[in-house]
Amino acid sequence: GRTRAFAAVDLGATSGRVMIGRVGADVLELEQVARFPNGPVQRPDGLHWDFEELVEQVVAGLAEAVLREPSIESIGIDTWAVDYGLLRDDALLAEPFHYRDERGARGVERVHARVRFAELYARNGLQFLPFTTLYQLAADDLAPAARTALLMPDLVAHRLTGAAVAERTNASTTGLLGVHDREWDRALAERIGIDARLLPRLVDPGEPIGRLLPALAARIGAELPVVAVGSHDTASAVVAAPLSSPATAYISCGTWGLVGLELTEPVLTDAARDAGFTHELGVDGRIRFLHNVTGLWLLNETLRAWEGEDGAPIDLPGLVAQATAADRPVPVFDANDPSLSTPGDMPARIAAVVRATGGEPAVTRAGFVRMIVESIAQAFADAVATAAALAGRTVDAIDLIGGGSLNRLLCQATADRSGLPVLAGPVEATALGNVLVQARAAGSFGADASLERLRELVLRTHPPVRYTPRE
Ligand code: LRH
Repeated sequence: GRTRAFAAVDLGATSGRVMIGRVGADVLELEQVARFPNGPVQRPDGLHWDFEELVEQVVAGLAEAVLREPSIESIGIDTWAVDYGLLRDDALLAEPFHYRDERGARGVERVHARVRFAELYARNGLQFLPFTTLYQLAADDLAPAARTALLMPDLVAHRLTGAAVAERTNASTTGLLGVHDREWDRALAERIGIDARLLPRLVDPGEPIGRLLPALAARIGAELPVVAVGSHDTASAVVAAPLSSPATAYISCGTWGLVGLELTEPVLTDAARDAGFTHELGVDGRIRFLHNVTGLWLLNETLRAWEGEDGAPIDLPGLVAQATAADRPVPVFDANDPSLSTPGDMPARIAAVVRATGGEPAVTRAGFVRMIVESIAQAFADAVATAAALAGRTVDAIDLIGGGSLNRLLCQATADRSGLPVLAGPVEATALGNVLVQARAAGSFGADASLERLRELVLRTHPPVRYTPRE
């Protein structure tokens, strides 16, 4: 069929982008129109997202996209999971909090005092993360004053269209969606003191959300519809993971490394619960059976600290090249150590974690980078092995997608430490998955094309780079 164009808004925890995606019989291309930094901002009451700035960047990016490609047919929006804004009379009550704010920890105590974690897991299938939406909402002083709670991508869609919905893949990260029936667990919400009326109507990827509000259509230059995609960025990324066989695991590596398997049935065992394996919903009702590993956050925060010391940007490719050449063994630390989850002072905190387990932190910056990358790779390898064991699957390859796929040291270390070939790329898997779901909804593939059909196009147009494990 002819090549058609869509706009993807993809907001990550470290950067956001607006892309034009073009899809045809043998075509799957992205053109980056805007890219802007994102990150936690410290306010007097804690860590937030600068939501107004993000919206401004999104609208400007969409206007530029329409200018460059007037045939764009729709807009899809994905962001990181779990965070939300509270609305009353269609307006935000406060700037959304960042999931790394410490407020979640208060919510954990409140929630677990009412519902034990084992029961939560049986109901929502989620690994324990202190920032899961239900803990944040339980600690949110403004919740009683709100009418509606919208997750970040839905909040952006609401700004653009006025429609208030909850896209289901991301709703599955709130802890308030039933793992079996995939509907809001209103009884659970009420038991932990969350007003279930805050939870909006659920929509699935591919469904229309609404049309641009007139003032925005005028600014953007087209009256476009916003279509639901896998609005959880990881759900969109997994759509564009080639997964050429059921024996392929994936690692979606950006700020986080999401490591696991795509399943059709949940694995709600005690072992899966104790190993921290989650059941997030994918597009087409697939299950993302995965574990959160701290990803490039450790590296990005370390670089940010060094840039602060030097007052100058760090040459990361240069450092990685030196780190690759260094053959001195480095200690491996637990990348998921909870002391590394908040911003600031990362090199010192990593050094403390290394020392606490009897290691000697690397002294050079190249050595330090090597230590971080090897530690992330070890956590990746461990999580792949655990996923396979828990799901009773043989795994013979790993698709490593997202920004981390450009880090050759990380890809090779993951291959070496897992003993499995790593197939790296696409780097922009999330935006590709976003565009593919819009294209399918528009009829580019035939309305009932399976994910395998979409992935086959990804594999043909974005052949991965292969890293073979070394002894
Ligand atoms: C990755 C991600 C991940 C969540 C985290 C909050 O961007 O969406 O899947 O666990 O952010």
